[in-house]
Amino acid sequence: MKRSRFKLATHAAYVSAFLTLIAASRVWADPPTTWGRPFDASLDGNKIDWLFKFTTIAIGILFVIMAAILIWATVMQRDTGGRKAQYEHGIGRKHLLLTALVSSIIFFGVDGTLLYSSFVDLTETFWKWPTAKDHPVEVEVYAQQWVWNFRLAGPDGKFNTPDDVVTINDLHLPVNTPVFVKIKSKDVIHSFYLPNMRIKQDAFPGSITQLWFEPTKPGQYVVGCAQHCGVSHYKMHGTMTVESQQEYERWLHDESTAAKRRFDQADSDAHWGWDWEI
Ligand SMILES: [Cu+2]
Repeated sequence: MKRSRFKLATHAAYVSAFLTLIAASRVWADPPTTWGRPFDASLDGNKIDWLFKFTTIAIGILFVIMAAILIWATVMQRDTGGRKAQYEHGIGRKHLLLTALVSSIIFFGVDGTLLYSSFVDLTETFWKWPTAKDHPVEVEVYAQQWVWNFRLAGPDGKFNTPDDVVTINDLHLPVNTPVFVKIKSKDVIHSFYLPNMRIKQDAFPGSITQLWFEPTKPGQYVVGCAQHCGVSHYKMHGTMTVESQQEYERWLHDESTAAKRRFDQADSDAHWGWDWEI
C-alpha cells in the first residue's frame, strides 16, 4: 500500500515539474511567438525581461516545493484505518524560529532582489535621461480619445513651429539612437505603451511625463494605450516604424517640407506642441 502511494506522489511530482518546465520555456521563448511576451527590440529591455525571468523562476521553485509538500501530506499521510487527523499549533521557539527563517529567506531573497534590481535599473538606466551630447531624437506625444498625436521638431530643432512634423498614430524613428519622449494628454488619463521597447508611461492632462528608450532593431511595432480611457480605448493604437538613419532623415525631410506648405496659423487646434524645456 505504502509503495503505491509513493508511486502516485512521484507521478504527481513529475507532472508538476513538467508543467513548470513548460511555463519556464515560455519565459525564454525567443521571438516571434504567437503567445508569450512580444520580442524585445530595445537596448535596455533585457533588464525588464530579467525581472520577469527571475520572478518566474522564483515562483516556479516555490510552487514545486509547496506542491510537493501538499502532495506528500495528502497522499502519504492519508488516513486509511479510521485514524483521526491530528494537528498542532507549532511547538515553541524552535518552530517559530524556523518559520521566521523560511519567511525571511523568501522575502529578502525574492522580493528583496526584485526591489534592489528595480531600483538599480531605474537610477542607472530608465531615469538617466539623455542629454544634448547623446543627440536623442525628441518627440512630443499628445494623447487624446482615441489617438496618439506625435510631434517632431523638424530641421529648426524647435517645437511648435511651422516645420514641425505632426502625425497621428504614426511614429518614425531611426535605429540605434536614444529617443526622448515627453507626454501630455488632452482629456483623460492614457498610458503610452511600447511593448517591444519594454516601456510604458501614463499621460495626464495638465502635466508632462517622460520616458526614454533606444530601439535596436528596424521594423514596425505597436504603440498601445495601457490605460482604459473610454469606450473606444481598444482602438487607440498606432505604429512605430524603426528605420535606418538615412531612411529616417529622408522621411523627416519630406514630411517637414509638406508640413511647412500646409501650415495654417489660424488652425489653433493643430498647435498643441509646447517648448521642450517646460
Ligand atoms: Cu487611451
